[in-house]
Amino acid sequence: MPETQYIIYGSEYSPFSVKVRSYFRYKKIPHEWRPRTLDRQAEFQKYAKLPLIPLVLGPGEEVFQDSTPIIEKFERKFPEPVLQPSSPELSYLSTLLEDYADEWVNKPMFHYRWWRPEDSHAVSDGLARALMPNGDKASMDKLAAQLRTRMVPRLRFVGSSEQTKDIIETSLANLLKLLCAHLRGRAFLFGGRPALADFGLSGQIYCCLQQPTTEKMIRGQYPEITDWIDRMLDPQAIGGWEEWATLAPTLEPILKTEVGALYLPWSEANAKAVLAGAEEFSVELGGQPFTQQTAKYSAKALQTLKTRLGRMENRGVLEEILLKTGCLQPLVSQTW
Ligand SMILES: N[C@@H](CCC(=O)N[C@@H](CS)C(=O)NCC(=O)O)C(=O)O
Repeated sequence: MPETQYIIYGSEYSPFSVKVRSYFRYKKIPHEWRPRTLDRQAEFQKYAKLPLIPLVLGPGEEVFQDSTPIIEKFERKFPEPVLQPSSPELSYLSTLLEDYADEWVNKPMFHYRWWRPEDSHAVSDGLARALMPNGDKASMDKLAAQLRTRMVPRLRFVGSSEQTKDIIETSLANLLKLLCAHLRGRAFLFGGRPALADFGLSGQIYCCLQQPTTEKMIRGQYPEITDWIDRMLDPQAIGGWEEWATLAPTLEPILKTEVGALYLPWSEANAKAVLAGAEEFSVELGGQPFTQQTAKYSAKALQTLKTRLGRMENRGVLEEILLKTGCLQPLVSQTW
């Protein structure tokens, strides 16, 4: 193993792990992808500060966890090829879309994974095989059943319930339709090279391809999306960044329908509830109630977006885009 090699403990079934792996591949950071299997559990636990993947282990046994901070840290050491559009406005939108992917698109990904028996069986079988690559059928079936018993009740952690099911499913359907239109004739979200947003969003949608219901939706209707997912598995820059003027016709609808109408109002209500010390919160999204337990991590993500916007000089053009897409208010709100 080269001296400077990193190890990524991850899983094909972890959208955040797939995101970090694509990033390492794009940056040509020497690494080994090490699937977290059951027989490596002790090895993983020795390093894990959080019981979460991805975990990146450095050559000197430094441990990195949490996909967004991992990418931020590695950006300092591996600045090329650049990860964000040169325009400050587009760079901000890319970060906003990455947060939307991590904090919101993860909901439909997770919801479709465990909601319907057809999906939960397919995913738990695949997960069991990934965890026990040499296991016999009986052991794998037993593990798959245990995974379903453990994961189905966790749907409520991401807010998936009878009450919210329609909002979550409609959101993914809208995203796929709009994303497909945006990717028609375009290699990546911001032009001819991948940006941070591509890594976040493609990780979540890659995992949607493992679930029969969402796989059918994507493969049946949106070849542009599967082509993009294929590109994102080992991304290569093939051109430059586009300008807002050419991106706007198809990127604006994603920002408006998804980020401005769902993700940010949800995130703002969550952040208020976290601040108030509440365990649960409810918010109206598109006229329908959405109730879930508070998520501290998402509140932190929103605060980071707000701070970054507040510190930006000459943010007039960005504010106009955010205003037009219904994203501005939660990002400048001072009321909590
Ligand atoms: N915010 C974290 C989230 C990581 C995360 O949620 N990882 C999931 C898999 S995608 C996990 O490890 N769940 C517990 C498990 O698989 O045991 C990140 O961006 O890395």
